[in-house]
Amino acid sequence: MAGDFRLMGVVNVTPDSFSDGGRFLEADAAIAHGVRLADEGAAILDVGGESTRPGAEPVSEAEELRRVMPVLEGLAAGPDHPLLSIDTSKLAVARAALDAGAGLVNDVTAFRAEPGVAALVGERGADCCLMHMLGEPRSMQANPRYDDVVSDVKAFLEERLAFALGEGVAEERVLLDPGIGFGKTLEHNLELLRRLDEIVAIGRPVVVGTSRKSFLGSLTGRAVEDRLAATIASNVLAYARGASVFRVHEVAPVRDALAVAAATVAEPWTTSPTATTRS
Ligand code: HH2
Repeated sequence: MAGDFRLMGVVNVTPDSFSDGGRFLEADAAIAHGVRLADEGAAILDVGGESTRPGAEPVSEAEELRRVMPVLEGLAAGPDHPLLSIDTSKLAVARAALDAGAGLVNDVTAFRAEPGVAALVGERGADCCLMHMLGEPRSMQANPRYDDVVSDVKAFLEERLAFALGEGVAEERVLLDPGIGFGKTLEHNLELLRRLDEIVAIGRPVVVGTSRKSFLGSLTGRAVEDRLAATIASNVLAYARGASVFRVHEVAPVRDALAVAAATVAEPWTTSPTATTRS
């Protein structure tokens, strides 16, 4: 059932991210951007130093640290800063980020790239986001195939959740993400959004990242900078199907849209079989 929601604002410290590459490469610009997103209502700021767009080249550990650390330190120094998330798959980057005040590790490989990240998250009592991706960014959009995309993604997330718990991560610390656009065709993305309730049924909060992604461009014919309306529509629909964390580049407009969606659909409806009418 739809309920509370949190906005995760994207702070990309990269030269090559698909929608904002190069805009926040300087630490000061990235910090200012994060502060603005927090002011607009982001409960989480997701700081990333490596693009995962289709075809992206990997970044070295040293370079990733150089990009993200001053930004995390700057954001952590602010009063009442939101939960800081590090978007990384590297153990050394995750450790340094947690040391600097991050409280969430957003790993698009769900602890497959460096499995030691799981034990680190467990030891530190941090939150984590485990995302589904088929293949790796360099090649993931080359003819992705599934038996049934929703069942396959669900089985993957259940397996990665079990792995994380086995490494000492507390269940209440885990968020799950179907990985919109990561090794998926337009139809795969739509099917995942349509049947998102099946992923929600795993029982952990579900994160969705549709913001400005290319499937929205395919549907609307819009360039990457003109996909806000499409982003809002996809987030509202994901909310209605039970997603609770929304990873977006533009926080304020999505927050407004979700506030209206929440007021309209969330309460007092319930999916409980014993209370199917309005109270
Ligand atoms: N999408 C991107 C990056 N990280 N993390 C999660 N959990 N879910 C997502 O959907 C997700 C993610 C891609 O978006 P962006 O960061 O804007 O682009 P790039 O990877 O090119 O930096």
